[in-house]
Amino acid sequence: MHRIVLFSIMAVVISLALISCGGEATGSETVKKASPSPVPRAPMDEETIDGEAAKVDRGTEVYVSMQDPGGSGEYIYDPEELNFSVGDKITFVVESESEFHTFTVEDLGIDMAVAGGGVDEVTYTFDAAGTYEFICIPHKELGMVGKIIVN
Ligand SMILES: [Cu+2]
Repeated sequence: MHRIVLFSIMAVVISLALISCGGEATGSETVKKASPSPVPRAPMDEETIDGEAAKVDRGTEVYVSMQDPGGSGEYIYDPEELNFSVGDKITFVVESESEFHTFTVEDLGIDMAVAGGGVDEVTYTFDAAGTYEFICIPHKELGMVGKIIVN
């Protein structure tokens, strides 16, 4: 009689042990694969400085020389005055002679830094009449300024 009871208890214990071991939920794979979120692309705004748009349509190219004592002799822009009309799309090609200069037009959000001997460019479409001063930040006090007049 005791053996039967003992056997029954052992059977229960063994079956419980099996359930607890084998019953461990493996669970379904719930790891979601992150769907590739589309990278928002900035709209191509032709009214702003946009390198991509500039490659497509550069408009009219205007060369500006940023001169200095190591080159032509003075800290000046050549030309110092530029005249455009409303609607003109201009690519400023700006070249530094021998020093670091900037072509900075605060009112237009243009700020280009060009190392000596370097050249850079920016395309801008003028949509408003006005006079816009451009300055070389390090040489403004030395007279390295100019203006853009848009009629
Ligand atoms: Cu300068």
